[in-house]
Amino acid sequence: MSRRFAAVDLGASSGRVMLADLSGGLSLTEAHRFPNGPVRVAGRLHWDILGLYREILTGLRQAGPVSSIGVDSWAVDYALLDKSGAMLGNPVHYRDDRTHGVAERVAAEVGAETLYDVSGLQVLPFNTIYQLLADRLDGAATMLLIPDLIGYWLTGETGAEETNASTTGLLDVRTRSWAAPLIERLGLPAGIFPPLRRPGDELGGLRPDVAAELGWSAPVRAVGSHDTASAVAAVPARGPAFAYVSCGTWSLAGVELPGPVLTPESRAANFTNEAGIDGTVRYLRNVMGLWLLQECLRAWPGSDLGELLAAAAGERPFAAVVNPDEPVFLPPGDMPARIAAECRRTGQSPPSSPAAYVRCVLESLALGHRLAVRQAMELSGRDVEVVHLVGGGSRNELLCQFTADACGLPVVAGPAEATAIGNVLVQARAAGLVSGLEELRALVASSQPLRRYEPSGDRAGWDEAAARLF
Ligand code: LFR
Repeated sequence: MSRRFAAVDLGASSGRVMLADLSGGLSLTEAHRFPNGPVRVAGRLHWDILGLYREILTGLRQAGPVSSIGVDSWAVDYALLDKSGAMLGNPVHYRDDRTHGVAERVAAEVGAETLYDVSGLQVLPFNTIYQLLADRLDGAATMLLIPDLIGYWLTGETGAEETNASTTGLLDVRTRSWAAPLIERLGLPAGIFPPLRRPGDELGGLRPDVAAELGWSAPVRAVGSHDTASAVAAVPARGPAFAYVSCGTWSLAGVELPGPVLTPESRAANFTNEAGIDGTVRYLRNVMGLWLLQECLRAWPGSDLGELLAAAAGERPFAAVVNPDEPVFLPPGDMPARIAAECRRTGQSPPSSPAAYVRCVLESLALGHRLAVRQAMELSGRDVEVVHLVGGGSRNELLCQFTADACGLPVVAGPAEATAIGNVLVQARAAGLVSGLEELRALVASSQPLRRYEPSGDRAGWDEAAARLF
């Protein structure tokens, strides 16, 4: 059997097909990378799902024959299929505003306590539960989350992988089965929720037409299909005393636990209990993430990120900071203008240059990481000695150092491709090449370049800046 595995990993700003070879250690190469982003059509924000599928096929062709394929992506979004299996409409982007006010309505009807007690999920306006209630479901026979949709197009098999299903708001956090009473109470059609599958389960082989197009065939395997689940699986931690920040378009900051925390304090802090690999719980909160920086760069065509980061390092510390999680930052649009307005609203002078904006964004994000990590420790009682910062954000040295300084804890940065690594290692494990989560993490630690940042700098400055925000 070959020891090559393909990870299809779709992020909100780019997608990639990565090829891993486990013949000796773990080596990872990029077979294909492609941009991803929202497409506004007739006032609605969509994903270009067919374009993404085409790029996935291109990537798999370039990867060549493998032992198996795994697919992960961002969470919560889905396609509806009719009873013939055809897609009804184009999947809508979670940053679309059609769910405006839905979460509040559901909380008033069902009770926020009940919702949290059933699903353990943080309230984000775009959770699948709210999207489904905002959509027209007539004619819908099946709801497939994005990785499950890609898996269906590749194999013809439908199902719902549990780590991603846990972000719908409709999965029972205790039993990890669909929350039938809640689904019924909301008047959602129970039949659209397909059977659940676990990371490592085989979906099936490639459809003959797909295999013919690629010139080879391989089984598709469920992985931690929620990208964050795959990323957390690949955190190169030794022992349980760690927090993580999975940093890309979003920063997902928290700890890994053996079971959920469903206390009133946890709900009030809007912490989520998402399903991890091997029955673990990803106890975390969403921090707005590099989206703030990406949207600033979009507003400054022609700017160079490397130059801006170098200049930001020389800007005055704590000149202005914002709470990165203000809902006003969620939709696409002019980010510098929104940051400036937020600074004014909180009595601070807005940044006066792109480099000053970048400094403001990175310090604000580090403060967001600090609050989430500290609250995760406090609410769960978990001891934390080190923060693992994984994902694309781990390449951003200034952000890594700021996170160490703000948290007052060492940060171990990397791997940048944690998500793809978690994806392939779960496949390799199903093939018998790796055993438990611990061995899997040790393999990441021994094979991937990591950098360590000690907390340094101005403790009092970070405390003062945090006090300005939260
Ligand atoms: C990260 C992520 C987060 C989820 C957000 C929206 O890519 O999957 O975990 O909250 O995207 O789906």
